[in-house]
Amino acid sequence: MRKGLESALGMLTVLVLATACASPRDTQGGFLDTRYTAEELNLPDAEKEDIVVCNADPRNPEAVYLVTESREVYALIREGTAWRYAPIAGLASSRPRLACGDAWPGNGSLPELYISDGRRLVMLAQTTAGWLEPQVLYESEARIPEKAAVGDVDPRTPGGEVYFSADRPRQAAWDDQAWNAAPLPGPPGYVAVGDADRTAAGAELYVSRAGSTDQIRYGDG
Ligand SMILES: [Ca+2]
Ligand SMILES: [Ca+2]
Ligand SMILES: [Ca+2]
Repeated sequence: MRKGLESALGMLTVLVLATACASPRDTQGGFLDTRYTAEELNLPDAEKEDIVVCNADPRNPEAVYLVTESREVYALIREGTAWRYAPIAGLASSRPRLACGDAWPGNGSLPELYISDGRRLVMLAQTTAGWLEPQVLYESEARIPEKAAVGDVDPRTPGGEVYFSADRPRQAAWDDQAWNAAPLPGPPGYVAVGDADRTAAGAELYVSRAGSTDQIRYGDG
């Protein structure tokens, strides 16, 4: 009975949204909101877990990448007046989080997607041959609960590294042959990388949790 009611309500919602057809819905302070339904994007209507805009695919620069509750990663690509979606990968674990940046020289300076996927840190990278199979950079005993951050905090490697929290903050760096996930000092938390402190050369890693925030940088500064 309840199922029938839900599907009837679902159909009604689809009809109402279809008539609205991705028209601008709202404005606020000069910003314009255009809302697209899953149907309009032709996207499976699974719950979305995370979203990032990334230049990971040279054929589709600055596409939107979504990961759903069913652990599928999609690229949303604007083509003319329409949106197209392309499935990129299926992942194994739950509560995935997406980050974007260039930490792997195997595809040159093109950025990659880095996904915190349960207890794994996974890279999705595009090469001239297309999307590689998901590469597991690190498998953890502890959960990797939040999204990774990419930036050049470590001057020992050319270009960026991937930072994430598991049992503790960790750095995943490509050493020309393999990924190394080295532990960093301090407790785990949300991570962000950037040059927020001009008194220290280059970018720093920030790790934040209830009660405190750590700044982590390479060397004694
Ligand atoms: Ca790269
Ligand atoms: Ca570096
Ligand atoms: Ca700095």
